[in-house]
Formats: sequence, structure tokens, C-alpha cells
Amino acid sequence: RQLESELAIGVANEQFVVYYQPLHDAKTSKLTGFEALVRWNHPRLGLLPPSEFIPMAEETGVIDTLGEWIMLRACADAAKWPLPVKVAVNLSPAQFKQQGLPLQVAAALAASNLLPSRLELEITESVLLAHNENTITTLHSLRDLGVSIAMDDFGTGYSSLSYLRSFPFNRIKIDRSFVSLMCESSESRAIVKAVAELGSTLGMTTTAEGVETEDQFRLVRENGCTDVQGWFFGRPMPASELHTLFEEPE
Ligand code: G
Ligand code: G
Ligand code: MN
Ligand code: NA
Repeated sequence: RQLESELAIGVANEQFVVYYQPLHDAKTSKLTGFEALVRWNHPRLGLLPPSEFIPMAEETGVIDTLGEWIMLRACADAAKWPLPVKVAVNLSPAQFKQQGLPLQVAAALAASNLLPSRLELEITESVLLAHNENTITTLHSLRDLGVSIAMDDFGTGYSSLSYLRSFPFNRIKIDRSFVSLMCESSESRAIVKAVAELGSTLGMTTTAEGVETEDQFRLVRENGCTDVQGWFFGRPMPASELHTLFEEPE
């Protein structure tokens, strides 16, 4: 396919942009960080969302180079932000299979002079679905660098709970499919509450994803989520626009 060959060229020519979506503390509403979300600035088609090229990048193996570029970019951007503000970077299962991932992350931190505590890596259950001893070793190597690890899209996979037993994540990100139904579904509210309690018991913070309304914000807060993300707080935006959020008065 044409897009496939263009993708390799696009990576070589750095046709990508990293957008950032704000993360907030649920109790204080304070900005705590940003999730890095990549876009492809395609010369003909314009700005393409990850869904249109990440799967292809994974199939063709281009994700290794692209993922490394995103990591470097995100760390370099975050190094310019006010000190407590963190950056969260998504990792594909394919990136996770690379032996050199911990070294690559260490190199990105060193190149940007970013404190490891300001970097969080988000992995989905699909990373752990095909897990072996290497997966857990890699996770521990990453944790040993001082970065934190979040389980992304929690609740959408098959056996999420066993993964929480296999590895001490720092954070659980509750999939937005639960959050979006909270107003009308008592089952969704009960699930979010139970996951927040589980996280708390296991010493993990819990982020509610996809918070779009004030009512959803109130419900995730009341049900114990420690952090929030979603359009109610902000859409993904280019690095150059983030300064408006840093200048919030106390
Ligand atoms: O930005 P958008 O809302 O379309 O993101 C869609 C999905 O693409 C997210 O669920 C995320 O997991 C994935 N994604 C976004 N940015 C990256 C990235 O930098 N690396 C990887 N591996 N996946 C990403
Ligand atoms: O899979 P992951 O959670 O990493 O990706 C986050 C995705 O969720 C991105 O595509 C982002 O644009 C999207 N997203 C973030 N906030 C909201 C929201 O409030 N509503 C909806 N519908 N999507 C959101
Ligand atoms: Mn994510
Ligand atoms: Na997610």
C-alpha cells in the first residue's frame, strides 16, 4: 500500500508531531502532567491520528524508530515544563519486545536531562498478553531507571487482574468506556469505584480517562479516582500551546 511506503519516508523525514493532553489531580484539579499523543503531519493528507498509522508502524517494524523519536521528543519537551509536571509516553507491544528498550529510555532521559521521576510509560494489556519472563524483567529494568509505569485502558482486556499481580504498576488508567457510562449506569459506577479501591489497596494511583463533563468529573472523584484526563480538562494540543496552562494563577 502507498501509505505504508510513505510511512518509512515520513519517519526518516521526521514528519511527526507530538501533541499533549493534560492530566489533572482529581482532588485539587491541579495540572500534574501531559500524555504524549503522536500525529503524522502527512504531506498530502494533513494531520493523521495514531489510529491511521500506529497499527501499520507496528506491522512493518517502523514503530521501533518512530517510538524512539517520540520518546526523545517527549522527554525534550517535558524538560522545559515547570518542575512537577510529568510526561506520559505510550509504548507499543512491539517496542516492548526490543531488548534495548530500557537503554533507549535511559538515553532519552540523559539527552534531555529530564528527571526519571518525571517520565511515565503507559502500556496496554496487550503488552502483557504475550508476556514471558522477559516482559517482567524489562518492566523491572524500566522501574529501576526511576520512571513510573501505568497500565493503560484498564478493563478492556481479558485478565487485567492477573497482570496487577505479576507486576507492581504505579498507576491504573481506567478505560474511558467505563467513565462515559457513569452517569446512566450504576454498574459502571460500581466498577470504577472498585478499581479505584483496588488501586488504592495495591498502592497504585488511578486515572479516569475520557472525562468529558462536569458530572463525570464529580462521579469519578466521588468514586475515588486520584487523577483525571479528558476533554473536560483539555484536548491534545501542540507543545507550543501548553504555556497557557502553566500560567494558571494559584
Ligand atoms: O491521539 P488519539 O486520541 O487518537 O490516540 C489513539 C491511540 O493511539 C491511543 O490509544 C494511544 O494508545 C495510541 N498512541 C498515541 N500516541 C502514541 C505513541 O506515541 N506511541 C504509541 N505506541 N501509541 C500511541
Ligand atoms: O489509548 P489511550 O488512552 O492512550 O489514548 C487516549 C485516547 O483517548 C486519545 O485518542 C485521545 O484523543 C482520546 N481521548 C482523550 N480524552 C478523551 C475524551 O474525553 N473523550 C474521548 N472520546 N476521547 C478522548
Ligand atoms: Mn495512553
Ligand atoms: Na487509554
